[in-house]
Amino acid sequence: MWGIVNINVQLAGQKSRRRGLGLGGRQRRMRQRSAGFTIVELMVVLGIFGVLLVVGVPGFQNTLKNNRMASEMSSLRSSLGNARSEAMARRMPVRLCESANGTACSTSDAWTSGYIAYADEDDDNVLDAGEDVFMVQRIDLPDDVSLVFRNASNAVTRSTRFSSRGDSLGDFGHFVICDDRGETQARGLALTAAGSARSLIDEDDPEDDIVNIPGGDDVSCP
Ligand SMILES: [Ca+2]
Ligand SMILES: [Ca+2]
Repeated sequence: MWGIVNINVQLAGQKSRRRGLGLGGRQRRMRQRSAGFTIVELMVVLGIFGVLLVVGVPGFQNTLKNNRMASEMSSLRSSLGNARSEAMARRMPVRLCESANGTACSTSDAWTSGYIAYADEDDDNVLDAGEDVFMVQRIDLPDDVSLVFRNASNAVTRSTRFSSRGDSLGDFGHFVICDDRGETQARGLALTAAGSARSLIDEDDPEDDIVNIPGGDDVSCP
């Protein structure tokens, strides 16, 4: 009797160990199957990543470029306001001119390098020795960005002036900033005869998504 019981216990133990070994094998196989990607899964992931790259990168670059132009226009608008305030506070003409080196007015395209503002005490449109340069704005824009100031006759101009009353009579005009995307993304500021600055907007009806200069024409980029 005891011998039969022992044999049954041993058989039961062997079956139990076999069941245990069987479960362990299935778990190992499941672990092996879930341990990595199949080629198809990898290709799907790479495909999704590629689509995100194609769609996302240009959009991100556009956002960066838009922010850069908006930032420059905001800074310029603030500088024009400060120059005007200085002219009225000092009760003398102030000139704001493009400057490549931050110490002298330039005679060639340099708005993208920066500009300075000085109290033009003798009102001769020349930065003379002893005249105070109270504002230096350095700009470092890429080569494919242009910043141009044109007067009321649409001629390229190197500087503007605020009288002691704060107006820009005879020296008003508009600034336009462009990048490699051209006119559709250009931005600008109009400096009025009264000496205030406002953003250029698209004034056409229907709109053509290109901002207009004072007088009605669309902006043009170099
Ligand atoms: Ca002077
Ligand atoms: Ca327009």
